[in-house]
Amino acid sequence: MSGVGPGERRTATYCRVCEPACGLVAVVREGELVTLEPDRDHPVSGGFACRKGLAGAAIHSDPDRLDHPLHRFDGETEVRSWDDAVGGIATTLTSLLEEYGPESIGLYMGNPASFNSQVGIGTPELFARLGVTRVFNSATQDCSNKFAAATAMFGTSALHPLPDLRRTDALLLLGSNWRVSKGSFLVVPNAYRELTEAAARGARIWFVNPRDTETAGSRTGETVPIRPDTDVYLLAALIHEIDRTVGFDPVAGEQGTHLDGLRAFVADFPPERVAEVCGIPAERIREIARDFAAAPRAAAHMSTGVNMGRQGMLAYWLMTMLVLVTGNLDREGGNIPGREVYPATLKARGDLAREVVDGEFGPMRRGHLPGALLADYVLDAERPLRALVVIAGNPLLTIPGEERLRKALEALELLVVIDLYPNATGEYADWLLPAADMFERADVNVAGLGMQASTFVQWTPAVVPPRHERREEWWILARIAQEMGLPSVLDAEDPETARWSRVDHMLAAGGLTREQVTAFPHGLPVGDAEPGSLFARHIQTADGRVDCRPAAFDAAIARCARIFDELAAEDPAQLKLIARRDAKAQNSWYANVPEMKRGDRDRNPLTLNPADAERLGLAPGDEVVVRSAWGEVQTSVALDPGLRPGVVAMEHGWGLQPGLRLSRERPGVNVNRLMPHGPGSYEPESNMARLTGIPVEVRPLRLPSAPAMV
Ligand SMILES: Nc1nc2c(c(=O)[nH]1)N[C@H]1C(S)=C(S)[C@@H](COP(=O)(O)OP(=O)(O)OC[C@H]3O[C@@H](n4cnc5c(=O)[nH]c(N)nc54)[C@H](O)[C@@H]3O)O[C@H]1N2
Ligand SMILES: Nc1nc2c(c(=O)[nH]1)N[C@H]1C(S)=C(S)[C@@H](COP(=O)(O)OP(=O)(O)OC[C@H]3O[C@@H](n4cnc5c(=O)[nH]c(N)nc54)[C@H](O)[C@@H]3O)O[C@H]1N2
Ligand code: SF4
Ligand SMILES: [Mo]
Repeated sequence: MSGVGPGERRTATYCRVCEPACGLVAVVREGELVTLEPDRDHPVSGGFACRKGLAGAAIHSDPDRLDHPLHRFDGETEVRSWDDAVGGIATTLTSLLEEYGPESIGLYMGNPASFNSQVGIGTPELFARLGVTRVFNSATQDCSNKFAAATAMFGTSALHPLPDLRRTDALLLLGSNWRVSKGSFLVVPNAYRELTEAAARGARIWFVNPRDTETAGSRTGETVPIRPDTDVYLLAALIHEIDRTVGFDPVAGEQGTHLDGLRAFVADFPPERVAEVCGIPAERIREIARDFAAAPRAAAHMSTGVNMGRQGMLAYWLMTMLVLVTGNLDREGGNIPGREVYPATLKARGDLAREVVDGEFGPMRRGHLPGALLADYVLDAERPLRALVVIAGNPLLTIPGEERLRKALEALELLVVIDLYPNATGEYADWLLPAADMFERADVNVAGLGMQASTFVQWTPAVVPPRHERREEWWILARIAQEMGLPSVLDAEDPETARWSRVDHMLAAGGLTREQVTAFPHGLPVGDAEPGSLFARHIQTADGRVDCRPAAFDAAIARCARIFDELAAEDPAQLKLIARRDAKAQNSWYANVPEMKRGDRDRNPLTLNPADAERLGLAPGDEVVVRSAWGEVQTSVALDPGLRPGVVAMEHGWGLQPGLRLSRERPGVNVNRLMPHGPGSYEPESNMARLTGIPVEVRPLRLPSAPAMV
């Protein structure tokens, strides 16, 4: 792009922090990235960017960033050369392989790796070649329930029909707070504005959420305050009520098979029966069912608040069924597939029934292992993990069970952490390797393909060269591969072409070349989500229809009945802890951004409804101990009248990261100390962790000198 002032240039790029991939303009002065602005010329985000994205410049120049490879041994930390680092890692991996085989080596890929098109080139080259199968990633703390459900219903893990926000008349949104998070599995920049526009057109919007969030309100729609971890029963009751009153839309019989199985399942959960467990009056459930079914066009979407419950897979199934039985699947204003560039739905074909296997720690889905078992694979496995490579992740803080994870990380013979920062996990690393950040690498936004409401492809150059000795992940992995004598992109005749081969292949599948994409520096618009394409192009079941009651769900359905009885028998006063995000954070990695840690963001308090606080004799600022069956944390109290009584909330991503100055000053506590982990703690068909709706006990902290509680 053109220069502006002397020594100044402006380069179009895009954000790689969360799913919308908003267009940014990087202002570079005297070769330094000085600031970021929203890109007004972007064909899709059109001048929208949030504070997290714009704070990227602060992350780029953060003095606490990792700038050189670090080696830790005997409690000492030393700066080493890249040759030493990759050589040392290769030597240890080789000897572990020889002595213990590939099962001794594991990989954890964190969330930011999904926004990096180049990670995918070095990773398979190294790990698949070594025969490494113990691969973990952040999806089992995020959304793996959706992959399992989609595989069972549609025969592919990559088909996730998007709510057609611009044309719908009714929208049921469960477990998502778009104004803060900007959404997931639905890629629209400024999703909140889309909601206000839909509401202004007259669309009815329900937010099913134990908390009255920033997204709900008079400009969008009403909150349906549900008890945590009970969405599956609400959805079953809605379908049952529709079946009983207006009946299923005739198109459902054409689109789906096994509708009788679906009917039989939901018949157990009429509104009257689920009302108490869900905490929603039966009359309200009937009303929502009636209005959803009567809307000319209706859509639904659910996100992490439901994914992180115990039954995210079944909930996603039933949400999809609600759309299908009302004739809204693949129809304008309903749920429709995003426009793909790469044929992801075809490539991600699968059969859930064959993918659930007996693992060493119980049933699980083949593929990415449950994060909730990471510590067990190190500490308890017959053939334990002895080395772990972590790329763009911070499992110590983001996976349930901090205490066990500390022991596990400690026990490893080799821990390699490739990151922007010396993060909390990196405290245990033998090798801590400095990664280039998103402004230091060329990239293509391959992550969102198929989940964007308006699909675009964007190529960005590296805005500035990597500072100091930061390197891109593909290069680091390719160097390790070289040192181990494995094939490596760096040995290709033309490494630059070779390292883009995967991206070029993906683009070619959509009839595009990188040159064509590069010609559109603000992004190349490809097209909008398309009604009519789901059955025509995307579904991958053998008969081309949706399986409305997959046999692979048998065990989950039996659990569903058991969990219902358990919830019905529970003390109604039992406090439940839910997940919560803040606009000034991004999981665990904005912990050192000054703008995000101002004012009251000195810790992550336990938020309570004022009535609960009063009942427990707690006032804002009081210190409390929060205890679950899995662990405890100490924090302070804050009030949130938006919380449903009986529900408490805490933000994740906090907890001491000793390498980060602001984290040392304002560490907060890791809520994952309270979360279930180990065998039996995750959804076995999807490997999804349980991170919301956790029964907790809250009591005031008594200092040792104070009289004991009676
Ligand atoms: N209790 C609870 N736990 C949760 C959640 C919750 O709601 N409640 N949310 C879950 C969710 S949705 C997710 S996605 C996971 C996330 O879990 P993780 O992916 O494990 O963690 P993040 O905090 O996203 O950390 C990412 C790390 O990547 C680094 N990083 C950023 N960009 C780059 C890059 O370009 N290259 C490299 N090499 N490193 C980079 C950051 O510095 C940071 O250390 O956490 C989950 N954990
Ligand atoms: N500012 C910010 N933005 C982010 C992130 C961040 O950490 N901070 N993380 C990014 C990542 S990795 C992801 S995956 C996305 C996630 O994006 P979303 O899935 O939209 O996540 P949240 O905004 O946390 O919304 C989850 C909602 O679920 C509600 N909830 C909790 N338990 C339950 C329940 O049992 N039932 C129902 N119905 N609701 C429940 C919570 O009150 C909360 O409002 O956000 C991304 N964007
Ligand atoms: S919404 Fe996400 S992608 Fe867009 S600017 Fe914010 S952090 Fe970046
Ligand atoms: Mo996530």
